[in-house]
Amino acid sequence: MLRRVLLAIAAAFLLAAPRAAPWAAAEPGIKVEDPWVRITFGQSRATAGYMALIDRSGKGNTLVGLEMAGGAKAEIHETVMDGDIVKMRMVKALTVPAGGRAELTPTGGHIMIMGLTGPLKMGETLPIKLKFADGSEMMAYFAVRTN
Ligand SMILES: [Cu+2]
Repeated sequence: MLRRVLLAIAAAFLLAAPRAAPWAAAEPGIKVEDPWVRITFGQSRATAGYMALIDRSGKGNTLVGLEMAGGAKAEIHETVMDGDIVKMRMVKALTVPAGGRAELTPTGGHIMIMGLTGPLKMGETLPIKLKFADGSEMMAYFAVRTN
């Protein structure tokens, strides 16, 4: 719904100023496949999100930032083995190779989501803005589910 309203506002702006929209970030040329986040449990206000990014521009791109509304925070994390212990650490960028894909899956990396203002329930949608190295941006809508 919000997306539709924003599109309507954007369309109104384009009609009013047909020449140029210098403030509008370029399209990243990336398709987001199956974005989802795990429901939160109990009082937890953190969870993990997953998705695949597919390059359709033929040039590739690099995800360098994640932005959420309401003061919540999202980071790209990878999981690494430290002896027998699984640890996670933040990574600054996720590269989508030209014509290829990059995946964040439950057995690999994830989007770490922290500081949620409330629980995430089954069937809800969590929007996260994806920011790329070339300055382009796009919204991804993460379905809230269990797995
Ligand atoms: Cu993490």
